[in-house]
Amino acid sequence: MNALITAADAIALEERHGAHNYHPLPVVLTKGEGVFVWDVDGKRYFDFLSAYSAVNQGHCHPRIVGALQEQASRLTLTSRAFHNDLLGRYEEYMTKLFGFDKLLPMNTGVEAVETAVKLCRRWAYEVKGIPTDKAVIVVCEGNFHGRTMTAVSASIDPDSRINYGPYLPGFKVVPYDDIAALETALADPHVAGFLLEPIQGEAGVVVPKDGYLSAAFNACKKRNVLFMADEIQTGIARTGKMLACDHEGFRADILMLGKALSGGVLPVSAVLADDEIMLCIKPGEHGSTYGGNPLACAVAMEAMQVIQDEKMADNAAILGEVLRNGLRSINDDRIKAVRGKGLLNAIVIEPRDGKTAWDLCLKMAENGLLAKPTHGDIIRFAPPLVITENQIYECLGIIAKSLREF
Ligand code: IF1
Repeated sequence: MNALITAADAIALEERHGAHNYHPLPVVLTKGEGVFVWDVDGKRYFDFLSAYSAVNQGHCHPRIVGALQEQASRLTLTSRAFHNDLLGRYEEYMTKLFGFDKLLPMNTGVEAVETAVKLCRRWAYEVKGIPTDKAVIVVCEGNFHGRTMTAVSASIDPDSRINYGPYLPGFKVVPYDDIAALETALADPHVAGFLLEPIQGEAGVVVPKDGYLSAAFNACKKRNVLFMADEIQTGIARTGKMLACDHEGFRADILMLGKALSGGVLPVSAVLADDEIMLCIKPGEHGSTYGGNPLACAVAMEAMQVIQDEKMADNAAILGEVLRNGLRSINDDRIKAVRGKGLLNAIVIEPRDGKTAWDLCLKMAENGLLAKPTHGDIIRFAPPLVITENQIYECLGIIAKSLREF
């Protein structure tokens, strides 16, 4: 591998010159292709994190990189001060694909969440008629919607929240996967929206009971409350359907997309809603320098087309079952739980003899598979959706071997 730097030097430079806002595994990557990544020493790994579901299409998908290269040599950014020849086509493509009137283009996932919160509040005052500054948005325990002040104001996770106050008011927290608690909260006439992840990713791939999502949606409809689906991690085929909400056959009022919307090539996010909601924001009342840039439009259209052409949702549904069945058949009593939907999965590893999920991740890295723990004892297994059945079996072998060895 003709890397330009040694692993030790790369890590030392980050330590010296970079903020210490992450604790990465001691792996320095230099190349990615499909389900594989390579480190600077030429070692190949299966990527079982997929950049937190941003590379569903696999690393450096040739069609997506091709779209990037072609557009990059043509026009990358106009700002929204002017029109460009791709934004309208992209908006038409996406609104037809997901069945909404309109799309508001942003960049990072959390900007889509911020936009959704602003849309919900505008709708609250200008359509539902909630008294100004009184709108409440219901959120769930264990939520993760990003790292901005709005997102952490909705969070109850100490690491995300402590010493970042004062917080944005107007959030009410309810237990996840609890319809009774939600219905109680929705009785408040000032509630304007219910913001949730259809499967809680950061909390450790928490899958709600079958029927929870549609029951929650119906509870919101009864109270004229907007159902706001954060599908930034669960969307775009990851859970075995184009959207996680598709498993229960309803369409959210506000849909947030990010991550794999661009196939991991550049930050692209989007909010989709119908006119009654979306037109509450008028010209000059919201935006972003890069929002809707032609490069993002070209990349996102190709990234979404690849998902459909290569039937990645079906592959995720089929191979997710293979992966979970294989994990459940590993005879190791330290595996306390196996859960997930499609290719968004996680195992819970009981610490023993001082060995934790982190140590297992180090051992799996040694054996050629990259994954990272969340909340100490949970390991997420989310490979790119282009993985094959044979590769799933090969990875199950690596996981079982690593469990034996760690
Ligand atoms: C990190 C977590 C995952 C998300 C959902 C919005 C966003 C995210 C459901 C914001 C982002 C990322 C953030 C990244 C690691 C990763 C993550 F562990 F942090 F929570 F996936 F679970 N909604 N999740 O999962 O999107 O602004 O980042 O584009 O901050 O370390 P973003």
